[in-house]
Amino acid sequence: MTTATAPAPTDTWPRRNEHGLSDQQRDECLAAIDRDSFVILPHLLPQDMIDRANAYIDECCARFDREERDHPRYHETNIVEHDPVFREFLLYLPALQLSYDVFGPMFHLGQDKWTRKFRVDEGKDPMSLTWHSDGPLGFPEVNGYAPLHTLRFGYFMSDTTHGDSGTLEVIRGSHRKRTLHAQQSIHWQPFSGHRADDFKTDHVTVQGPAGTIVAFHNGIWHRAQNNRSDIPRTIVYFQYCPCMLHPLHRDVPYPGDLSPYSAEERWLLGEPREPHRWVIGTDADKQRMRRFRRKAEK
Ligand SMILES: O=C(O)CCC(=O)C(=O)O
Repeated sequence: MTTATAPAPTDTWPRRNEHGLSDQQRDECLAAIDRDSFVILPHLLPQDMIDRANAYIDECCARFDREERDHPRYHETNIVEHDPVFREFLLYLPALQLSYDVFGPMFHLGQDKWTRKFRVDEGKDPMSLTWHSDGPLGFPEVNGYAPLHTLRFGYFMSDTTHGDSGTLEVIRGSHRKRTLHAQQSIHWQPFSGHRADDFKTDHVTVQGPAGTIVAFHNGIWHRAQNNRSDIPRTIVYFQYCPCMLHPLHRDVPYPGDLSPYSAEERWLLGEPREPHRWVIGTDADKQRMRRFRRKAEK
C-alpha cells in the first residue's frame, strides 16, 4: 500500500475562491485522472473557507449530539443552501475549470455533502464505507471500462496525515479495471462479486493536511474506514455531472426560489427549463459556464 500526499501550499490567494488552475495545470490534472483515476490538486483550499465550513459543521454536530448521543458519524447533503461558505465551494474555480474540461459547458451539480467521523474504538461504524465505485449504474462499459460521467472533489476539512484517520483510500487506475456495480455488456446482469485480489494492488491511502483537494473519476474503487484516531475526520464533497444526469440527492428542476443566486449558481443548481435543454442546450445555456473555459478558448 502507498500513500498519496498533498503538495506543500505554494499559493497565496489574492481573491477568495478565484485562484484558478493554469492551462498547463489543467492538462496535468486531466492526465493524472486519466492515468490514476484521481489527482490531488496543486492548490490547498483557502484557510478561511476551511474555518467557516468547520464552524458550520461544529454547530451542526453539537446540535445533532444533543439529539443522537454517541453517534460516530454525522453528515448532511444538499448543503449549498445551508451556509454561504458552501456557495463558495459550489463555484470553486479549479473544480469548475476541470469540470468544464471534462464535460464542456453542459454540466451541473451532482452532489454536495459533508461528513464528519469521530473516533470509533470498538465495533464497526455502521456507515463505514467498503470498496465501491460511483457507477455508472445501468450503463455498459465502453471499451472495457467505465466512462467518466461524474467528477467528484473531496475537500479535506481536517488533517489526515496521521494513521487510522478514516481517510479516503483508493485503487489507483481502477477506472480502467472491471467496473464495480455496472453492467459488463449490453446485456444487463447483476454484479457477480469481487475477485479475491481486486483490492490488493495499487492501493493508495490519500493523506494530507486540511485544505487538501482530491478529484476523482466515478469509476474509481474507493472506501473510507472507521476513524480510530482522536482527530475528527471531516470532508466536504462536491460532484459535477452532465446536466442530463440526475443529481444524487437533489430535486431537479430546482423546486424553490432561485432568485438569491447568480446565473452560474442557478445553472449549477438546476434552474427549471424546457426538457431538451437538459440534454442539448441552447447557445445561451452554453454561455452559463463559459467563464471556466481555457484561456486558449477565450
Ligand atoms: O468519506 C470518504 O472520503 C469516502 C466517501 C465515499 O466513498 C462516498 O461518499 O462514496
